[in-house]
Amino acid sequence: MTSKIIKNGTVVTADLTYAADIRVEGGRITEIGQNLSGGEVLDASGCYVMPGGIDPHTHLEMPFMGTYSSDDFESGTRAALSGGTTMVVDFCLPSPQQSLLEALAMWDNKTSKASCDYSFHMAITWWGEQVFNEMADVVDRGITSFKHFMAYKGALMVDDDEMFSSFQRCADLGALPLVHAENGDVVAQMTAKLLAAGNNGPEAHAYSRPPEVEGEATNRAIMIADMAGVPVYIVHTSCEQAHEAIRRARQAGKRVYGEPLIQHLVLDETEYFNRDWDYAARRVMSPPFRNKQHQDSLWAGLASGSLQVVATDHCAFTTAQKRNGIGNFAKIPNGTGGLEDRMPVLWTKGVKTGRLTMNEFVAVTSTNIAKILNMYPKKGAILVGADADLVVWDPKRKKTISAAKQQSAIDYNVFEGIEVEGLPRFTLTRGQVAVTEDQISTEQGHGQFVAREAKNPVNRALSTWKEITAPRKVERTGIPATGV
Ligand code: DUC
Ligand code: ZN
Ligand code: ZN
Ligand code: ZN
Repeated sequence: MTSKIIKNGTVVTADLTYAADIRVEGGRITEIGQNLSGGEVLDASGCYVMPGGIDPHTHLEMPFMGTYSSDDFESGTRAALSGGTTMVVDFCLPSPQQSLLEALAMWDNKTSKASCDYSFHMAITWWGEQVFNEMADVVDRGITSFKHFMAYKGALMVDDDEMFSSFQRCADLGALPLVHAENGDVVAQMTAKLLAAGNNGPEAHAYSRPPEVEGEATNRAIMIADMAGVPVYIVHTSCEQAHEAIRRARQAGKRVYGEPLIQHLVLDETEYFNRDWDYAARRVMSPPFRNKQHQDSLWAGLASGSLQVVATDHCAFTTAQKRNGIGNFAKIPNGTGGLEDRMPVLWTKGVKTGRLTMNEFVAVTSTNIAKILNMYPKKGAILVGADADLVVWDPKRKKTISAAKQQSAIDYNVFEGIEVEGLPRFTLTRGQVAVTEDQISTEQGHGQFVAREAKNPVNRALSTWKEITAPRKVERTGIPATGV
């Protein structure tokens, strides 16, 4: 078996920073030590060797709002590797009334082009006995997280009744519910009012879903999860109201997780104002970009640990696709890209500014989500036996982000013009070098599905409360006769 040695680098994990060489063999880390020799050498001098990034929130080639997102598992995973991300977790999205297993077969078909490892979350877009039953089959397939949309009324949205049923099922199965937390009823009504008043431009998308809409839904999801006795993971946490709800829940001992996106950390609501239509429409996503106070809240959450993960919600649409919403912002496909840029932008805006330590960077881009989704230490770790999903990070390499040079298939980049300092020298996916600086050598089909366990002890944490709240039937005598 050919072995590689990553030499002369500084290993950075979520816990430790130390000088060591790493031997990689058969796709795994087989040795960590000093002065290793033998095999192909990858020179990591001047670099940090970190667990490859894990992006737990992507929508590749997804049917959505009358079209398909434009990055598929080929361009999407190539973009990921190019930016130091070695695994994606994509959303399998059954249409309402569709069998979960049938949808899963469709998603399986898309992944033959993946050049890095991947897993899925399953979306619960409707409810019934079939969904209840199939959730167990999905868990048996190693998909142990279920996403719920509290928004997209009339399409993907589930109501509280359905969400509570699904959360209880997650509790039984030891699975983790995920929530897109926006109050879909309020959004629908505000959207109709804005359009009726002639407010139909992309900026009105932001007016239709203010932070209160997200704060309310986040609180509601957390309380419903509490009653179901299950932890909950809030995707794309974008504002202080949502963060505050998560903070409060965690302080009360609940396993509640929050996931800011790199877009919300770096781009603000001014992106929608005083800009031409295309510029603003390309930045339409849900939740929308917020103001500086909300951004500060998210950064503080990452530093203090009340928010755990930085993702992208990568759901890329071309300018031509966005133009479907000319005259009606509600028809602009929601979504932005970020797979290639998440790590360099977070490093530049987070580590280089002193907002995050290098170890915190590793935690929020890789290790925390590997633990939350029960795939640690196979992923997210630098340990003997772990998959050799690694990034050799050169803190001196610079570039100016530009759509002209990106891997993504779309024709613009929301981070256009941002100068980043800190980029991969090498990215390795299970030991295979997929990126050497600007040179991409990804292999379509190399990516493998990562099955995850449903670990009851982790996901049943809230059940300790059940002893207090379980209904206690009182045996009474002397009940007055009725009608007397
Ligand atoms: N938000 C987006 O912007 N795009 C995809 C789905 C979502 O919730
Ligand atoms: Zn969402
Ligand atoms: Zn999403
Ligand atoms: Zn391969």
